Amino acid sequence: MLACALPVHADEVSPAWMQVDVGKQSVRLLIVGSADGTNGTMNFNGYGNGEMSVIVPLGWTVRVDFENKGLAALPHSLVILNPVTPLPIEDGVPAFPRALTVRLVAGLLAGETDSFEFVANKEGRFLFFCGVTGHGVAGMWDYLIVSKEARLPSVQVTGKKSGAGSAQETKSLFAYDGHAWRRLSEGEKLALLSGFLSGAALEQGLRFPFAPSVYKARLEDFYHYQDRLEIPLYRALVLINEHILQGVR
Ligand SMILES: [Cu+2]
Repeated sequence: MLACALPVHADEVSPAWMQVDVGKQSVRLLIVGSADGTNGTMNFNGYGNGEMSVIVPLGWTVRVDFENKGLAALPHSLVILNPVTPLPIEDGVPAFPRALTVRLVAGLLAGETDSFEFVANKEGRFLFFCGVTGHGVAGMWDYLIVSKEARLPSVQVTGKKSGAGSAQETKSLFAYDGHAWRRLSEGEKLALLSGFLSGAALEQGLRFPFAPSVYKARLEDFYHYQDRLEIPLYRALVLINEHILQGVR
């Protein structure tokens, strides 16, 4: 039976980045962090927010070769995670032993690679998840499905990619630090925060309950100090938010 309802891209049914060895019951996945500009470069092989599902038969060996292409000069990492709510802001406990790359929170820099291997010995839905602060909750995750029914590994993708034209760079909030923040106009700052806060609100469990203007005022205070300018904007927002929430309690 074919799942015709899903807009599966022909080039992803058996993609070049998946190598199957039926005899050894093993599959090798090349997973590239920030492969293109999708989701503000927060993607694996061009997919984020669960748009990609890699299906693997139960009991097969999965080897993952991870590479950070490093678009937008952001670090990235990869861990196979149990789908938890809320998603962790950073880090993450691997669902299978050693199913994670080195420097999970700090991330691998542009061009860096790391590999890991595990046996998919339990059924279920897991996540490919980036452990760098803020990336996973921003949508840098996809599905790994371990299935008793599957006879061969496969990939399903959803979403609305339009070929080569889809690789436009959306400069997300994650590309900013204090220096970049200070170069923005008042209007740009509010627009950036509004866009992020309305998106973050959609994420399960992520609580940024105040108005963009509140966060903007706090960020101005935060980045008033020279020694904080290197701190990424997302990190600053999380710290500020925790601070406000504690005050409210
Ligand atoms: Cu990342």
